[in-house]
Amino acid sequence: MSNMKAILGIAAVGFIFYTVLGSGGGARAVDLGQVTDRTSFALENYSGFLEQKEVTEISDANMQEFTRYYQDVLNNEPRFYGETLGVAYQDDASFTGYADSNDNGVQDSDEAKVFSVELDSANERLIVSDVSGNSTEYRSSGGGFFTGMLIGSMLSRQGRSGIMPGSFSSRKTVARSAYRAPSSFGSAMRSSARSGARSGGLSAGK
Ligand SMILES: [Ca+2]
Repeated sequence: MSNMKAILGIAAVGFIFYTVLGSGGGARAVDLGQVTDRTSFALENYSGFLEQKEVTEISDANMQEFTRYYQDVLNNEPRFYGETLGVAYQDDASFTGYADSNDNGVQDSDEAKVFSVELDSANERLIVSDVSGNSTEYRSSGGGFFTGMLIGSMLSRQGRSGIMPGSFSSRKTVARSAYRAPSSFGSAMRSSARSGARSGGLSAGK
């Protein structure tokens, strides 16, 4: 009898655990590989756009435009997340990705954080993390990425918030090439989504 109670108790706890972490309440697992690829794509493309426009100083309007563009890239077909993703540019120059359930471009109080993107200038990488402690990174192969104006503007903002260049040096990440998305994502979806992000007709111009 008491055994039966214990089993039922475990089942109940398991069910609550699954309900809270698996669906409602918390953010669902995200493919950080997709986030990383699309984030670097958006940053590189928008940097190129600014260069083309011969912009010499990044304004707030530029950052707002970039944020909208970045959101478009994240939500571009094929989708890799169950809800619309929103992005908020933080005072420390990190980006917070959140589940924008009502699709209004604002992180409302019931909308959970999904990922964050931080700039590690000392090691020339972007650190991309989810809320479960997984992280991967982006390192530019072409060089020049970290000397661009957009990244420069983000680094100034980071400095103004008191973050030192070496602050991220001890942060461990899984290399992008070694990162594997949570098992619920099929490899077919992953590869088609990646090619979609590269060739989805995204325009940096407005
Ligand atoms: Ca919202």
